[in-house]
Amino acid sequence: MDAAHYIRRHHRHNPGHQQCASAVVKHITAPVDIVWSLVRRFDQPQSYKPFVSRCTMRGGLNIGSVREVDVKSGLPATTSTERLELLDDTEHILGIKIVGGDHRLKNYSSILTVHPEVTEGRSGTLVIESFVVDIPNGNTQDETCYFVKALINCNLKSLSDISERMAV
Ligand code: A9S
Repeated sequence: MDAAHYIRRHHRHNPGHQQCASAVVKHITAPVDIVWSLVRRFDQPQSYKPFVSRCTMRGGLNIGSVREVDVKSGLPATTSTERLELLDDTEHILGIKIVGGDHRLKNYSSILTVHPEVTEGRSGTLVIESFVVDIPNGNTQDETCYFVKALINCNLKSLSDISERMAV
């Protein structure tokens, strides 16, 4: 199946008034188990997210758990409080909501899914990350979408580099 099929199935956000929603697709030449092993660690986003300096869990690692993410200097934020909404190890779906922090992404929620695929006869992974977020006052929908997609692209590029190194 192709990305459009998975997006229809798992990545349906109904953006409200003054919200924007979109999705980023990334093809990684590493097996889905390696990619998922990094994605599924809600308690360790720093394992692949380049902007995260530290993550502290409040309570155990289960649905509803909250993490305090400290981000590196130079970004338009220092902390983000995020809740685990969905972690499905069978369908490979991770859902999170940002519930706090000193940044401007209000009502941000994202879904990340990984799917096995074969590229040039090698076992690879199709990663899809979608989001919905409020458009901050003073910004346009395009600016907001551009900003978030740029950050997600950085995260997925890093996920790709690390997964492909692990797959060697
Ligand atoms: O971390 C993610 O999965 C996605 C995003 C968009 C995170 C963005 C961010 O952590 C910054 C990188 C600090 C940028 C938050 C929550 C707000 C920002 O402004």
